[in-house]
Amino acid sequence: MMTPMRYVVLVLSVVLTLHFILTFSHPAYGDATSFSRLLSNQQKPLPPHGTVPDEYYWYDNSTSVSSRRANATIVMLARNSDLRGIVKSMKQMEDRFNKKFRYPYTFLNEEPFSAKFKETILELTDAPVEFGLIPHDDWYQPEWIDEAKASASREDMIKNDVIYGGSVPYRNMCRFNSGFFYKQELMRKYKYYWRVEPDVTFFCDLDYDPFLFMQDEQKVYGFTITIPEYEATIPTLWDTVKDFIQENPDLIPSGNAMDYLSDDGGETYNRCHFWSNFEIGDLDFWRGEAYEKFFDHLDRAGGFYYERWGDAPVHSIGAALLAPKEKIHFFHDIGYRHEPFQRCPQSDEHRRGKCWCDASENFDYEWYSCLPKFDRVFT
Ligand SMILES: Nc1nc2c(ncn2[C@@H]2O[C@H](COP(=O)(O)OP(=O)(O)OP(=O)(O)O)[C@@H](O)[C@H]2O)c(=O)[nH]1
Ligand SMILES: [Mg+2]
Repeated sequence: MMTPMRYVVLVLSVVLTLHFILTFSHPAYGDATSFSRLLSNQQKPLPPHGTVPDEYYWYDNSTSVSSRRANATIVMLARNSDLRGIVKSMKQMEDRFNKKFRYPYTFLNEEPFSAKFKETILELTDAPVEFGLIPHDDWYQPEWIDEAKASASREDMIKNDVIYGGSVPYRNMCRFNSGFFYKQELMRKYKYYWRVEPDVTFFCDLDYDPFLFMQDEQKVYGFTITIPEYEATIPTLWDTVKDFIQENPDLIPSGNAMDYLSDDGGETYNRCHFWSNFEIGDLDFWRGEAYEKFFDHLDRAGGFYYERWGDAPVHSIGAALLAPKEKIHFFHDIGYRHEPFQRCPQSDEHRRGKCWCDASENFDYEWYSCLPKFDRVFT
């Protein structure tokens, strides 16, 4: 019988013998397990792997920056934790469009962006990038909101499974996008913006400048997808809008897009809205007297917190009510997806944009789409 001690010595000798055989027969093993390597715990520098000489690179400066440009920015509201989704959206923005146009990016957040967030973003583009901190009062729930009433409504929405119904940050975001993003210090110098969200997909090349199109055609608002809003998030929104219309008839132009919003001449709201995760718009329209009064009227009613008014219906009602209908543009040549819906350009536009979406996977005239209600305004 072997004593336990003899057993241990035998196993150790086998292990050591194997180690020495492998050290001499496999240099890589010897290198990886050498004492100096284990002690220093440092990575060996990588071999050069035949680097491609600089003269092979072709930096395509010839396609950059047309001399005629709009005063515009691509704007993204984001948290530090949104970085992965932002990178996905921004890389596509660059590849499909902005590599050629180099419009500046503006990032906004109610907390300071982390060093990692900024470094990652700056690697993705040659365009200028600015990172802004949203002032406290532009973001958080105002003091004059009755918190007991607001929290009772949140509890109710949680019980009824209303999406984001229990979230205060989501409400802050909706109110900020409705009435504050265009007033931010970094945004003041711009006239046009393109709003981009994390985790969206752009399917096609965009070989023209949509900002110049907006400018030349005097458009104020551009969209890609239009759908109805959840009823439970806006029970009193339309009554509040009707009060505004009654108090401010002079701010409502004739020939607006009311027939997109209402099936009965303004009596009730059909809940159609432009899906605001994609927007190309004129900041001066939001900053103008009519929309400012409109937003203040809605804000004072408290529905951003007592209900869960979204920035999509608020922007959409604002644009459809306060602008002549010709100033709203459907970007039917942009292929776009934000979960769970996508639209895909058709026939010639599909070819022209070299789109990679399946043209049959297109939300435009699905039963849930509000595009027919937008179309009917122009027929
Ligand atoms: N800084 C900041 N940004 C936010 C916050 N909540 C949402 N956002 C941003 O606001 C935009 C809209 O938020 P989302 O969470 O995408 O809302 P949504 O599109 O209605 O819902 P999803 O289906 O989750 O995409 C995105 O650009 C987010 O990154 C927040 O608390 N802080
Ligand atoms: Mg989103």
